[in-house]
Amino acid sequence: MKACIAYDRQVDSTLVHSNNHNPRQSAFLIFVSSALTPSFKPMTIIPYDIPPSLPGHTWSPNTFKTSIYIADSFTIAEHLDKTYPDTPPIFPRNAVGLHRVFTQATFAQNIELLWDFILPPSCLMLNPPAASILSNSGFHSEVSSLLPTSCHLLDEVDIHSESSVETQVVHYMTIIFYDIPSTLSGNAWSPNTFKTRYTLNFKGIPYTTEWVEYPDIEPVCKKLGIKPTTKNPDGSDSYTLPAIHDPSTGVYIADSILIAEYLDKTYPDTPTVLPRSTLALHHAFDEALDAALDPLWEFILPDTCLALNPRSLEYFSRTREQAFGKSLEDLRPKGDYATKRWGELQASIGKVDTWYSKTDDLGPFFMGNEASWGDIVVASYLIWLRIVWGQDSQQWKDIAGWHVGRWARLLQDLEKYAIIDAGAIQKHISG
Ligand SMILES: N[C@@H](CCC(=O)N[C@@H](CS)C(=O)NCC(=O)O)C(=O)O
Repeated sequence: MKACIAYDRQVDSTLVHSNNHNPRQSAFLIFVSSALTPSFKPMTIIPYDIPPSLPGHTWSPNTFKTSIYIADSFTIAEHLDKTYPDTPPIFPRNAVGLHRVFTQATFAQNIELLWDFILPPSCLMLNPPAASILSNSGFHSEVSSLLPTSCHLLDEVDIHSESSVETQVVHYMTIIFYDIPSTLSGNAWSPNTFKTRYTLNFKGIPYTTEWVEYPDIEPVCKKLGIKPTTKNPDGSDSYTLPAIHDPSTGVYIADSILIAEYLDKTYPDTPTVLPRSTLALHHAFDEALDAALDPLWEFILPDTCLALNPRSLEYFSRTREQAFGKSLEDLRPKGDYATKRWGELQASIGKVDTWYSKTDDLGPFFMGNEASWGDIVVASYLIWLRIVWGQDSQQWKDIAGWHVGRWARLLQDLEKYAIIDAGAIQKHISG
């Protein structure tokens, strides 16, 4: 049986920073804990951790994931999966990209607040050299001063309330899909509502589109009993599209990912968009993608606004100007700044490209040969850009050429699911 040695990053820094290794300090660097040894891997693992002053107590979150002689807990887990294929996988192979997104982007961001609470007590548990390194680590100079006096860590958000509909076999009746129109050919443009259009088409569920101008979204939702999806900065309810009404079950529901969950549950014999085991990862993916697209908004929002019908145009420019603190025309990047920001956009879309490249060997989609929610979301943003800027625009040509043509290819692969419900194009409703 081989023995593998796991070095924790903090141990490295302790070794580097500690000039004076007395035997006690060296001994505590070799800290063996059976609790850390994943018993299902056929090896003895000796994790090196910074020993806490409390005997037998382990505190480092990264060490829990650490197994063997490669830096970076994620890479180590990938390595173990590859090297010991007969053991239970940490990453089911075609979800490795989603796990990367989850670990690097969403999870890290969402526990940001936690550091202020956990670092001070962690420091108190450590032996002096390690405590001083943690205390002086780059991101917090005075760890002990950070402990908040009151704890309001997490606001519980009940995002699943509408999706807790029991699985049942239902006969198809035409679903009503609420979308926002534009002056462009085909009407459809919105990235969020495209997520639902792709979902409905992918599942082959019959639907008809009803078009709602921006200022009518809230009154229409209230009238139909569709719940708000989020809060405005002033704390008031925010109503958004897409929404659907399913006459087969009587359900009215908004928010694209909750709609996809609902449709997967209610119509289990149609292709699955959100495989149950990837639900948490896909929710995380949505957030990570939004963050990755940050440089995009200032380029696309001014042009999107110009494509709206007059009432929506007025609403959109007013509300977005409030949100950004400047007019949409002032938001639009210009001159050297535009060139710099366009480069930044390419780099941040490049991050999404690296997520995809994790499973390129399995097929063109995040989960191999079958498209799923992650692909639908990425395609929905891409199609928005192609529609608003136009297939022949310089902007779209640039993007289509980035990352070895990945983005143009993805849209092409999903083109048959982007079809707009032609029968309903003229049907507009208002509050
Ligand atoms: N998380 C939501 C976001 C939906 C969303 O933001 N929709 C925009 C249109 S693209 C909207 O309806 N905004 C309403 C407003 O700005 O008042 C989803 O995925 O459905």
